[in-house]
Amino acid sequence: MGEHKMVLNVYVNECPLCFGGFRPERKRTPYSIVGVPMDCTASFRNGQRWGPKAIREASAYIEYYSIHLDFDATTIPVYDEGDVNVVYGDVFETLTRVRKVVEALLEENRIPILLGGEHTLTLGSLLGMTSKYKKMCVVVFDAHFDLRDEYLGNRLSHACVMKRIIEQVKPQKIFFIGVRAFSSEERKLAEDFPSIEFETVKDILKLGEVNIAAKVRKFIEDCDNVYLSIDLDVLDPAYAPGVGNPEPEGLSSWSLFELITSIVDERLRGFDVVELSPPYDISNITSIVAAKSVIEAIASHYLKTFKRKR
Ligand SMILES: [Mn+2]
Repeated sequence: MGEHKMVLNVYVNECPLCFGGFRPERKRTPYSIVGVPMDCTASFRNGQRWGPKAIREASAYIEYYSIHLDFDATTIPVYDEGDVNVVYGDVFETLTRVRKVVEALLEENRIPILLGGEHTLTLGSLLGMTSKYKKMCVVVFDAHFDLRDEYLGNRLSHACVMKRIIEQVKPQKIFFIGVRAFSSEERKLAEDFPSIEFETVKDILKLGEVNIAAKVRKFIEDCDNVYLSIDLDVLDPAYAPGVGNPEPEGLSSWSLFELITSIVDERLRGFDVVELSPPYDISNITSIVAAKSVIEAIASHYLKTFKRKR
């Protein structure tokens, strides 16, 4: 390599705002990061449109070692595709674009990783996933069920996203982890629906992460395809202050990562990390935990797919 070329290679970062701080060769990795900077239906605190950028920024400055997996994820290349062009006044059109982008990535056998953005984007993502995977099991980390039929007159609100997913995507199974803030109607719907299971924060604290993870693994035992949706408000506001709808009594970062790394395996077809609102974040606490969630999920998939360890 000529000296000038080497200088440009070593001293110039060609993509400072790519996930991880640089852009590897696309064909070297199946992992495709896509930002979805939407906050069209935010009901309390907005700013989720700045989420993808903040996760990317944090991802460039943290270590990639997973203590849960005893594995250094620095070696896993992750390709950043960029952001979906969101139409802020049009939730339906935005979700259509998310769906088409996910479909296009699956066409290339890639694993879409969506950075939110409000939780509503999961509907677009899962509609895209079913273009390739007819049967999909969904594991959701969330303080909320998001099972309302409508919220403030809007059926495409973040508070209704899982209800729309049940109706339109018809997942094989759904497991909610860490729920604690819901209406009695939502809880009843979750209890009555045979393909839905959930564990509240209370259960997790009483039974421990190991037992809960075992329960989730058992529930999705017969699933060929798994999608993971991580709403950062599953965490306690002490660990994730910068979210749209914070709720007390949440999980710790350690619990979340322990559960992610115990549950995610080679059947993971895609995932999202949603609801980060940087304007309400303090000292980058939430964007750092969001970036690390992405890394833990990728590391767990990579290890169990390509290394067959653990
Ligand atoms: Mn939520």
